[in-house]
Amino acid sequence: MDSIYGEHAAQLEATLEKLLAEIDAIRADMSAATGMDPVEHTLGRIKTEESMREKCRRQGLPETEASALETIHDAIGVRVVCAFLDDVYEIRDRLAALPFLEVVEEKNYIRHAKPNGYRSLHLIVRVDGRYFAEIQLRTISMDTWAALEHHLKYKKDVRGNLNLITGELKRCADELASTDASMQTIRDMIRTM
Ligand code: 0O2
Repeated sequence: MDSIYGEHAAQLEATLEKLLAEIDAIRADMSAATGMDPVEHTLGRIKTEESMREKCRRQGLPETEASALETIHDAIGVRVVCAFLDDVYEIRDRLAALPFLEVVEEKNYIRHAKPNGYRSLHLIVRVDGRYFAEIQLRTISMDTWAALEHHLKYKKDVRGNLNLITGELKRCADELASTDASMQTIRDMIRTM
């Protein structure tokens, strides 16, 4: 079977590398300015063939290059995990200011958390006027929660009261959000001393 990405696989990889390099540059610049690395880690991936085809089917789209590259916007995915909330927004602003990048959509699941407690700032961007990418920016706490929730979601043999587990997960997400806010306040206090 031909790749759903057609002849674009290499270009998608190159675009991903360009984005990661730019994020590294932003990170180095912010580190030099403040003496503190704002990023805990970054991840980048091209959505696998199987996962892209599955997403097309789920959305009722034909399994074509146009669906994968134009209708669906996360063939390229980048995750930036930051130490502090402020860093999430500063990196967002710096990315938005890049001349080769256009922010097509912003989904702020930090200000408006998903009902299950999921928090993250998602940017749908278009790079070089050509390829779309989804950039997820979040704090370490948000990332830890999302990893755990993802793990539980795909665990097929969950025993116990699902409603209780869902409620507890939501409570943890809210507590972590409150901790993030406190950590940011502590950082601001240290900086103004
Ligand atoms: P992967 O493998 O992480 O890339 P859709 O993309 O159709 O699922 P939508 O509304 O277009 O939905 O995108 P949304 O919900 O803004 O963001 C989708 C991605 O955000 C997901 O990618 C996850 O990475 C992450 N995400 C969104 N909601 C949750 C959540 O409740 N829990 C966790 N752990 N992650 C979430 P995919 O598609 O799952 O695949």
